[in-house]
Amino acid sequence: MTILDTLVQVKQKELKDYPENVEVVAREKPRNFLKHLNEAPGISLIAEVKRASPSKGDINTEMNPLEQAQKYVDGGADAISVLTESEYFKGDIEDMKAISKSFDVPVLNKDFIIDKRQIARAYNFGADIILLIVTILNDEELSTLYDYAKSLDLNVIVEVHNDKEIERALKISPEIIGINNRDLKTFTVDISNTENLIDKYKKDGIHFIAESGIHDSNDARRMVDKGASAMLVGESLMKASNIKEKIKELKE
Ligand code: IGP
Repeated sequence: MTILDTLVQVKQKELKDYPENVEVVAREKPRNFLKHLNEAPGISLIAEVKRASPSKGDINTEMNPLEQAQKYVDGGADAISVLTESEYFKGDIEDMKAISKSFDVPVLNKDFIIDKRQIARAYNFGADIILLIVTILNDEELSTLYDYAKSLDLNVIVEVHNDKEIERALKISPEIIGINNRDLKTFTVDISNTENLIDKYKKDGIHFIAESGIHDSNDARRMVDKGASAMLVGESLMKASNIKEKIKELKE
């Protein structure tokens, strides 16, 4: 069994405690990250709040999520991703709620979504963007969850890792595709994955986001050169001693 199977099981178990229906609450319209991607010059940065991960163990458990997010915003991050999975990533959806309330940038709820009710919950906690990981969903689930999120005006990052997944993703005509450089089944990280898949599948009307394993200006440059619209960076920002400098280095 891979870690991904385990994470899905954890979610299935959590979902047993959810009510049958999660009603959405009245809230402000989600901030539109897609619009930002369409309009912003240069590559955008999604900076991630990530305490720990199954592949790296503890990354930074000392920081205060709001202070961390403040540094991201001050440094010029275009969006903030908050890992909310609790068991392996030590995340907390309350962190996302607090961050969403405190800043103007779009907030991504990073979790393992397999059920509509998780999307309603993300919406209720102030998410503007959600992630759908293609490999843990079948075609029907992917399309139903995608449509539901869009009906709430959420932006959706459809995450893929290889040809097979991207071909499945393309069937729902997504506006934003996240290419994970980390294989969530083996934890192997290779940023040439983004380069190869963009080369092969680049087309007008789709924004590609390079995810994982981006550490320095050289990595970032490679993503820019291939035409990625944004990059999603966790670990190297969580570990940076000077976050402002790090963001500047990555966005230059
Ligand atoms: C960030 P990194 O290597 O910069 O810490 O990676 C982000 O891409 C990664 O956390 C991630 C992820 C995911 C985590 C991408 N897709 C899906 C959990 C689930």
